[in-house]
Amino acid sequence: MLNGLADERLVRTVRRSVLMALDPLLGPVEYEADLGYPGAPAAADCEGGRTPRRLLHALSRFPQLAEWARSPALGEALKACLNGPVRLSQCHHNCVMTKQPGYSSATLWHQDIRYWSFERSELVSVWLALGEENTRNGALRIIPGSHRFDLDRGRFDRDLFLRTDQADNKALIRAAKEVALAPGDVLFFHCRALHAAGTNRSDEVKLSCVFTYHAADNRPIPGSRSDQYPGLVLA
Ligand SMILES: O=C(O)CCC(=O)C(=O)O
Repeated sequence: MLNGLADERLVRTVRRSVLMALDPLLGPVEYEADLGYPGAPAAADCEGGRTPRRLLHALSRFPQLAEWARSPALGEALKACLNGPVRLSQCHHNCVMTKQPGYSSATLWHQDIRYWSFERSELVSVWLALGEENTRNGALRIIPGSHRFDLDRGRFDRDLFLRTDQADNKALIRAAKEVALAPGDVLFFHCRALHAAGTNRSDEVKLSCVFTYHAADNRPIPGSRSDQYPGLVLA
């Protein structure tokens, strides 16, 4: 985790643009109801069914954020994690998470790599807090060292969430740590790291920007969703 990797001015500017994109709501958006996670409204026409969960294509719609996501400061940190030149994926995350009070859902234990297709399972997600993230508003929880675990398919459910009915998995979950963040803090995590998050029980929206990076020589599998748009070079 790097404290204050995004400065106050950037956080303020991006936060303002994001709030404007929420009211009136500007697409493209993923709704809580689309995901059907625990606590989400059952369908778009139910109460709260139009609650946005993510503002998609963040790189194309928030220019200051895109500049930060490709900045030399971030690039240097990522180069050290990925051992060489990196690319910013437009195909995964590339969003602002907008966890709303009232209708937000919980995210169960999972690895981000579950639906991604690259030559190697070596990608890093960068999570930038645009406000406080804590227990009350659904901060991330991570199982330390879990990116190195070799877990059988049977440990996961149909949708590739970690099964909570298994004693071995329960023991892993007991070791989880919450990641409390302040505005401008940035969390880097491996695409195999097991993580989860609760619902937002505060009375304010929680805003977090998330981007995914891979080494330049770790290419997406041709024709897969990971290959839909080219990876971007950093400044
Ligand atoms: O609910 C959250 O804030 C976590 C989201 C998450 O882990 C993901 O989209 O991969």
